[in-house]
Amino acid sequence: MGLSETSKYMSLILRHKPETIGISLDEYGWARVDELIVGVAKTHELNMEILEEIVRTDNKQRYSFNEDKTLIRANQGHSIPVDVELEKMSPPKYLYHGTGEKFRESIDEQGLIPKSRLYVHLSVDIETAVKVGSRHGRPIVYRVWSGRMQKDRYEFYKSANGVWLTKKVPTQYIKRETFDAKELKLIVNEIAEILRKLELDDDSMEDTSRADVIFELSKKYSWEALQQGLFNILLDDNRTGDDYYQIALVFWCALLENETRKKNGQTKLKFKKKTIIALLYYRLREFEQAENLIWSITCDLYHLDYCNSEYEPMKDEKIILKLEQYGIILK
Ligand code: HQG
Repeated sequence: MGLSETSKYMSLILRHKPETIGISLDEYGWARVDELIVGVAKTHELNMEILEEIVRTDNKQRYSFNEDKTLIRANQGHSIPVDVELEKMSPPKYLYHGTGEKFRESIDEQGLIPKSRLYVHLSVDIETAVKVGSRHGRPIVYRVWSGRMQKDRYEFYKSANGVWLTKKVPTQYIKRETFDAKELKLIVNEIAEILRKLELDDDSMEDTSRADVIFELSKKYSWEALQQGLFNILLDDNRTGDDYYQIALVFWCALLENETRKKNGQTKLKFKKKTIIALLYYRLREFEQAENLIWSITCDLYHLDYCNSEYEPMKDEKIILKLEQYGIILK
């Protein structure tokens, strides 16, 4: 039996079920080292030397000794209510939470809750979150607006092994994040599906509702993921003209709404102007009726006068370069 297996067994004892080997933890989560060794050694090879090695080499630094090594405890991850004297700390602006796809609906509805543990576990990078999420099937990753949460008086703790902990994360602070091509594809399809439900020529539809679609989606997905999703639809040759046109419309409406929000001091989205124009131009250049639309969007993006400026977007070298970055060479 390897060390990691013994370590896993120890995590069961020190976080969840000390009674399995007939020991108990004090209010700070400490167990007596001599008791732990005797109890664990009944089923796993363990002595002081091995225990020290486990504490030193555990891949997630799960355990700590007290100073004279007579006591040991898990740094975090408990389901039994102990006070491991976590350090309250200011979190970075964003943290990440990895979970399984199967929990998505429930999380989108309720936010992140600790379930059987005392805290929701968060990591500083996407890679770790993907790993944690993979323990629950197909992983998905949420970005957590920890900086904003802290401003709103939520408390954060950092455990001795670098995991960030907080009691719960309500939905307004989480957004789906992309982390690989497969995940992006799923997001692209979800976005395309939502856009397809909008009527293209519905005159009764207010422009603000089209903008709302974008602002609503931006609550669910990180803005980078959403923008990338929309770009991917434009880059996909197999979508319909209506799909491309719809994106042009939603971008335009969202852009205008964004200007209004900026003036009102509300949260605004950060558009990649040149990429949007370049991709829309590329996609819609064969649709005559789209010419005015693209020009309107260009004018609004760059604060140009619609009537008195010249329609020459392709003379903009930067736009050509943008397309080249996506592997598109205009003939
Ligand atoms: C999910 C490992 C439905 C949550 C890792 C998670 C970590 C919801 C699962 C540490 C939900 C609980 C913790 C909601 C949250 N509806 N599901 N509203 N809110 N969930 O194992 O974060 O190897 O208790 O997303 O590295 O996966 O043990 O938590 O998927 O740091 O040291 O409910 O465990 O470290 O699962 O993992 P867990 P976790 P160790």
